Amino acid sequence: MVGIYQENMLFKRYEGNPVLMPSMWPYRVNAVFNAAATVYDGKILLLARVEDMRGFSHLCKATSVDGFTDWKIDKQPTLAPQPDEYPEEKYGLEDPRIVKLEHENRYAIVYTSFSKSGPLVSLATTEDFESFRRYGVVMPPDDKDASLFPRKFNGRYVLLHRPSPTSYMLGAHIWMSFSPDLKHWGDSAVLLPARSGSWWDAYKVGLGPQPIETSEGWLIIYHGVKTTAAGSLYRLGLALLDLDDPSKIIKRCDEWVFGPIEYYERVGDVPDVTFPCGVVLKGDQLIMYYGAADTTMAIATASIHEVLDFIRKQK
Ligand code: BMA
Repeated sequence: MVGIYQENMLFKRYEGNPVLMPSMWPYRVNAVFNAAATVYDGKILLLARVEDMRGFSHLCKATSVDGFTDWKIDKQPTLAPQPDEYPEEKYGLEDPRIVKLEHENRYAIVYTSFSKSGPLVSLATTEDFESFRRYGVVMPPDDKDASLFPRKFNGRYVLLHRPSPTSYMLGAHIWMSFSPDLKHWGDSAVLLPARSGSWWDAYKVGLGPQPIETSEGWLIIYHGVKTTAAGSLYRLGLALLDLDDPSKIIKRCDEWVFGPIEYYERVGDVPDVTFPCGVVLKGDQLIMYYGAADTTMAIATASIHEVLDFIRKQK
Protein backbone atom coordinates (compact mmCIF):
# COMPACT_ATOMS: atom_id res chain seq x y z
CA MET A 1 0.00 0.00 0.00
CA VAL A 2 1.27 3.48 -0.81
CA GLY A 3 1.74 5.61 2.30
CA ILE A 4 -0.24 8.81 2.61
CA TYR A 5 2.54 11.11 3.71
CA GLN A 6 5.84 11.96 2.04
CA GLU A 7 8.32 11.06 4.72
CA ASN A 8 11.66 12.55 5.56
CA MET A 9 13.52 9.25 5.77
CA LEU A 10 16.22 10.46 8.14
CA PHE A 11 14.67 8.33 10.91
CA LYS A 12 13.47 4.84 10.06
CA ARG A 13 10.91 3.10 12.19
CA TYR A 14 11.83 -0.29 13.62
CA GLU A 15 9.68 -2.99 11.99
CA GLY A 16 8.97 -4.56 15.40
CA ASN A 17 7.21 -1.45 16.74
CA PRO A 18 5.77 -0.96 19.26
CA VAL A 19 8.42 -2.60 21.43
CA LEU A 20 6.94 -2.07 24.88
CA MET A 21 3.21 -2.22 25.55
CA PRO A 22 0.98 -2.31 28.64
CA SER A 23 0.06 -5.94 27.83
CA MET A 24 3.73 -6.96 28.33
CA TRP A 25 3.89 -5.54 31.86
CA PRO A 26 4.26 -7.93 34.79
CA TYR A 27 1.59 -6.00 36.72
CA ARG A 28 -1.62 -4.23 35.66
CA VAL A 29 -0.96 -0.86 34.00
CA ASN A 30 -2.68 1.45 31.54
CA ALA A 31 0.21 2.85 29.47
CA VAL A 32 3.98 2.55 28.95
CA PHE A 33 5.60 5.52 27.25
CA ASN A 34 8.15 8.38 27.23
CA ALA A 35 11.10 6.27 28.45
CA ALA A 36 14.59 7.59 29.15
CA ALA A 37 17.43 5.54 27.63
CA THR A 38 21.04 4.84 28.52
CA VAL A 39 23.64 2.09 28.42
CA TYR A 40 24.22 0.32 31.72
CA ASP A 41 26.10 -2.89 32.42
CA GLY A 42 26.56 -3.58 28.69
CA LYS A 43 22.81 -3.42 28.03
CA ILE A 44 20.38 -0.80 26.84
CA LEU A 45 18.32 0.35 29.77
CA LEU A 46 15.01 2.13 29.43
CA LEU A 47 13.32 3.84 32.33
CA ALA A 48 9.75 4.03 31.13
CA ARG A 49 6.93 6.17 32.37
CA VAL A 50 4.25 3.72 33.39
CA GLU A 51 0.75 4.95 34.09
CA ASP A 52 -1.21 2.88 36.57
CA MET A 53 -4.94 2.23 36.56
CA ARG A 54 -5.56 5.34 38.71
CA GLY A 55 -3.87 7.62 36.14
CA PHE A 56 -0.72 8.15 38.24
CA SER A 57 2.71 7.48 36.71
CA HIS A 58 5.86 5.87 38.10
CA LEU A 59 9.13 4.82 36.46
CA CYS A 60 9.94 1.22 35.59
CA LYS A 61 13.08 -0.25 34.12
CA ALA A 62 13.35 -2.51 31.05
CA THR A 63 16.67 -3.80 29.71
CA SER A 64 17.70 -5.47 26.47
CA VAL A 65 21.04 -6.68 25.15
CA ASP A 66 20.45 -5.47 21.58
CA GLY A 67 18.13 -2.57 22.46
CA PHE A 68 15.33 -3.86 20.23
CA THR A 69 14.19 -7.27 21.45
CA ASP A 70 13.86 -9.51 24.49
CA TRP A 71 13.13 -6.82 27.07
CA LYS A 72 13.47 -7.79 30.73
CA ILE A 73 11.03 -5.71 32.72
CA ASP A 74 11.25 -5.09 36.47
CA LYS A 75 8.56 -7.01 38.38
CA GLN A 76 7.51 -3.86 40.25
CA PRO A 77 7.96 -0.08 39.94
CA THR A 78 11.68 0.84 39.92
CA LEU A 79 11.18 4.43 41.07
CA ALA A 80 7.77 5.02 42.62
CA PRO A 81 6.42 8.30 44.00
CA GLN A 82 7.10 8.89 47.72
CA PRO A 83 4.64 11.68 48.47
CA ASP A 84 5.07 11.41 52.27
CA GLU A 85 8.73 12.43 52.08
CA TYR A 86 8.53 14.29 48.75
CA PRO A 87 5.13 16.02 48.60
CA GLU A 88 5.85 17.25 45.06
CA GLU A 89 5.46 13.62 43.92
CA LYS A 90 1.78 13.56 44.94
CA TYR A 91 0.39 12.73 41.49
CA GLY A 92 3.32 10.71 40.18
CA LEU A 93 6.61 10.74 38.28
CA GLU A 94 6.76 11.31 34.51
CA ASP A 95 9.02 11.67 31.46
CA PRO A 96 12.58 10.97 32.75
CA ARG A 97 15.86 11.74 30.95
CA ILE A 98 19.11 10.03 31.98
CA VAL A 99 22.72 11.11 31.58
CA LYS A 100 25.86 9.38 32.85
CA LEU A 101 27.77 12.16 34.61
CA GLU A 102 31.28 12.50 33.22
CA HIS A 103 34.08 11.68 35.71
CA GLU A 104 31.48 10.52 38.25
CA ASN A 105 30.35 7.03 39.02
CA ARG A 106 26.65 7.88 38.79
CA TYR A 107 23.78 8.61 36.46
CA ALA A 108 21.52 11.64 36.83
CA ILE A 109 17.80 11.17 36.22
CA VAL A 110 15.78 14.32 35.72
CA TYR A 111 12.01 13.78 35.69
CA THR A 112 8.71 15.55 36.03
CA SER A 113 7.04 15.32 39.41
CA PHE A 114 3.34 16.04 39.29
CA SER A 115 2.75 18.17 42.39
CA LYS A 116 -0.50 19.64 43.66
CA SER A 117 0.67 22.95 42.13
CA GLY A 118 1.40 21.38 38.74
CA PRO A 119 4.32 19.69 37.00
CA LEU A 120 7.85 20.53 38.14
CA VAL A 121 11.39 19.28 37.63
CA SER A 122 12.96 16.79 40.08
CA LEU A 123 16.36 15.14 40.14
CA ALA A 124 17.70 11.84 41.45
CA THR A 125 21.02 10.10 40.99
CA THR A 126 21.83 6.40 40.94
CA GLU A 127 24.82 4.11 40.54
CA ASP A 128 22.92 0.92 39.79
CA PHE A 129 19.29 1.73 38.87
CA GLU A 130 18.21 -0.07 42.01
CA SER A 131 18.76 2.52 44.72
CA PHE A 132 18.31 6.22 44.11
CA ARG A 133 19.36 9.42 45.87
CA ARG A 134 16.72 12.09 45.51
CA TYR A 135 17.73 15.76 45.25
CA GLY A 136 14.07 16.86 45.32
CA VAL A 137 12.74 19.84 43.37
CA VAL A 138 15.16 21.62 41.07
CA MET A 139 12.66 23.82 39.19
CA PRO A 140 9.27 24.92 40.56
CA PRO A 141 5.98 24.54 38.59
CA ASP A 142 5.07 24.74 35.81
CA ASP A 143 8.23 23.27 34.38
CA LYS A 144 9.04 19.97 32.59
CA ASP A 145 10.94 18.35 29.68
CA ALA A 146 14.29 18.64 31.46
CA SER A 147 17.69 17.01 31.18
CA LEU A 148 21.19 17.64 32.39
CA PHE A 149 24.19 17.63 30.08
CA PRO A 150 26.58 14.78 30.94
CA ARG A 151 29.43 17.28 31.33
CA LYS A 152 30.09 20.37 33.45
CA PHE A 153 30.85 23.63 31.67
CA ASN A 154 33.17 26.03 33.50
CA GLY A 155 32.66 23.98 36.65
CA ARG A 156 28.87 24.11 36.51
CA TYR A 157 26.16 21.56 35.72
CA VAL A 158 23.79 22.68 32.98
CA LEU A 159 20.06 21.89 32.82
CA LEU A 160 17.71 22.25 29.88
CA HIS A 161 14.08 22.67 30.90
CA ARG A 162 10.77 24.12 29.75
CA PRO A 163 8.88 26.47 32.04
CA SER A 164 5.32 27.29 30.91
CA PRO A 165 3.91 30.80 31.10
CA THR A 166 0.27 31.24 32.04
CA SER A 167 -0.53 32.76 28.65
CA TYR A 168 -0.33 30.39 25.67
CA MET A 169 0.47 33.31 23.35
CA LEU A 170 3.70 34.09 25.23
CA GLY A 171 5.00 30.68 24.17
CA ALA A 172 6.65 27.87 26.16
CA HIS A 173 10.37 27.88 25.34
CA ILE A 174 13.40 25.73 26.17
CA TRP A 175 15.49 27.38 28.89
CA MET A 176 18.97 26.72 30.22
CA SER A 177 20.03 27.00 33.89
CA PHE A 178 23.32 26.47 35.71
CA SER A 179 24.34 25.00 39.07
CA PRO A 180 27.60 24.41 40.94
CA ASP A 181 26.16 21.55 43.02
CA LEU A 182 22.93 20.20 41.43
CA LYS A 183 20.96 21.97 44.20
CA HIS A 184 21.22 25.71 43.57
CA TRP A 185 20.22 26.87 40.10
CA GLY A 186 20.55 30.25 38.38
CA ASP A 187 21.65 32.33 35.38
CA SER A 188 18.49 31.04 33.67
CA ALA A 189 17.85 32.18 30.11
CA VAL A 190 15.84 31.14 27.06
CA LEU A 191 17.89 28.89 24.78
CA LEU A 192 15.52 27.74 22.07
CA PRO A 193 12.26 29.67 21.72
CA ALA A 194 9.03 28.36 20.28
CA ARG A 195 8.18 29.99 16.97
CA SER A 196 4.79 31.53 16.26
CA GLY A 197 2.09 31.69 13.60
CA SER A 198 1.68 28.53 11.55
CA TRP A 199 5.09 26.98 12.25
CA TRP A 200 5.09 23.28 13.24
CA ASP A 201 6.80 24.32 16.51
CA ALA A 202 4.72 27.41 17.25
CA TYR A 203 4.05 28.44 20.87
CA LYS A 204 5.29 25.23 22.53
CA VAL A 205 8.59 23.38 22.30
CA GLY A 206 10.30 21.05 24.76
CA LEU A 207 13.46 18.98 24.93
CA GLY A 208 13.16 15.42 23.69
CA PRO A 209 16.00 13.04 24.63
CA GLN A 210 19.11 13.98 26.59
CA PRO A 211 21.66 16.07 24.60
CA ILE A 212 23.93 13.87 22.44
CA GLU A 213 27.57 14.73 21.93
CA THR A 214 28.64 14.56 18.26
CA SER A 215 31.75 15.68 16.38
CA GLU A 216 29.92 18.86 15.31
CA GLY A 217 28.15 19.87 18.49
CA TRP A 218 25.47 18.77 20.95
CA LEU A 219 22.59 17.29 19.02
CA ILE A 220 19.24 18.40 20.38
CA ILE A 221 16.10 16.57 19.31
CA TYR A 222 13.13 18.60 20.51
CA HIS A 223 9.38 18.36 20.16
CA GLY A 224 7.21 21.08 18.74
CA VAL A 225 3.50 21.16 19.28
CA LYS A 226 1.09 22.37 16.64
CA THR A 227 -2.39 23.10 17.89
CA THR A 228 -5.04 22.17 15.36
CA ALA A 229 -8.83 21.94 15.34
CA ALA A 230 -8.40 18.21 16.03
CA GLY A 231 -5.96 18.64 18.95
CA SER A 232 -2.19 18.83 19.35
CA LEU A 233 0.38 17.33 16.96
CA TYR A 234 3.72 16.38 18.58
CA ARG A 235 6.53 16.36 16.01
CA LEU A 236 10.33 16.45 16.25
CA GLY A 237 12.96 18.89 15.08
CA LEU A 238 16.74 19.23 15.32
CA ALA A 239 19.22 21.77 16.63
CA LEU A 240 22.96 21.74 17.20
CA LEU A 241 24.65 23.50 20.14
CA ASP A 242 28.29 24.51 20.49
CA LEU A 243 30.36 21.75 22.12
CA ASP A 244 32.20 24.06 24.54
CA ASP A 245 29.43 26.56 25.13
CA PRO A 246 26.01 24.95 24.70
CA SER A 247 24.29 28.31 25.21
CA LYS A 248 25.31 29.02 21.58
CA ILE A 249 22.99 27.57 18.93
CA ILE A 250 25.01 26.58 15.85
CA LYS A 251 21.98 25.55 13.82
CA ARG A 252 18.25 25.07 14.19
CA CYS A 253 16.48 23.27 11.37
CA ASP A 254 13.28 24.72 9.95
CA GLU A 255 11.61 21.45 9.00
CA TRP A 256 10.40 18.79 11.37
CA VAL A 257 12.04 15.40 10.81
CA PHE A 258 9.65 12.96 12.50
CA GLY A 259 5.98 12.94 13.42
CA PRO A 260 2.93 10.72 13.94
CA ILE A 261 2.11 8.62 10.88
CA GLU A 262 1.72 5.00 11.91
CA TYR A 263 -1.41 3.64 13.55
CA TYR A 264 0.23 3.23 16.98
CA GLU A 265 1.35 6.89 16.87
CA ARG A 266 -2.03 8.19 15.77
CA VAL A 267 -4.29 6.12 18.03
CA GLY A 268 -3.96 5.76 21.79
CA ASP A 269 -4.70 7.64 24.99
CA VAL A 270 -3.43 10.87 23.39
CA PRO A 271 -3.54 10.65 19.57
CA ASP A 272 -0.85 12.05 17.27
CA VAL A 273 2.05 12.09 19.70
CA THR A 274 5.65 11.02 19.06
CA PHE A 275 7.58 11.85 22.24
CA PRO A 276 11.19 10.64 22.70
CA CYS A 277 12.93 11.03 26.05
CA GLY A 278 15.99 8.87 25.32
CA VAL A 279 18.54 8.04 22.63
CA VAL A 280 21.54 5.77 22.47
CA LEU A 281 24.39 6.30 20.01
CA LYS A 282 25.97 2.97 18.94
CA GLY A 283 28.71 3.62 16.40
CA ASP A 284 26.96 5.47 13.57
CA GLN A 285 23.50 4.34 14.66
CA LEU A 286 21.33 6.72 16.61
CA ILE A 287 18.61 4.71 18.32
CA MET A 288 15.70 6.89 19.35
CA TYR A 289 13.18 5.56 21.88
CA TYR A 290 9.86 7.37 21.75
CA GLY A 291 6.47 7.24 23.37
CA ALA A 292 3.71 6.72 20.81
CA ALA A 293 0.28 8.23 21.45
CA ASP A 294 0.98 8.21 25.22
CA THR A 295 0.35 4.45 25.20
CA THR A 296 3.37 2.42 23.98
CA MET A 297 7.11 2.66 23.33
CA ALA A 298 8.54 2.55 19.81
CA ILE A 299 11.95 2.90 18.14
CA ALA A 300 13.28 4.81 15.15
CA THR A 301 16.91 4.77 14.03
CA ALA A 302 19.06 7.12 12.01
CA SER A 303 22.65 7.35 10.82
CA ILE A 304 24.34 10.09 12.84
CA HIS A 305 26.36 11.02 9.75
CA GLU A 306 23.18 11.50 7.72
CA VAL A 307 21.62 13.54 10.55
CA LEU A 308 24.67 15.84 10.73
CA ASP A 309 24.72 16.13 6.91
CA PHE A 310 21.05 17.06 6.95
CA ILE A 311 21.62 19.74 9.60
CA ARG A 312 24.65 21.12 7.77
CA LYS A 313 22.65 21.49 4.55
CA GLN A 314 19.80 23.39 6.20
CA LYS A 315 19.73 27.15 5.69
C1 BMA B 1 3.23 16.61 27.35
C2 BMA B 1 3.79 15.65 28.40
C3 BMA B 1 4.04 14.30 27.83
C4 BMA B 1 2.94 13.80 26.92
C5 BMA B 1 2.52 14.89 25.95
C6 BMA B 1 1.35 14.47 25.07
O1 BMA B 1 2.81 17.80 27.95
O2 BMA B 1 2.89 15.56 29.46
O3 BMA B 1 4.19 13.38 28.88
O4 BMA B 1 3.42 12.70 26.20
O5 BMA B 1 2.15 16.04 26.68
O6 BMA B 1 0.22 14.15 25.84
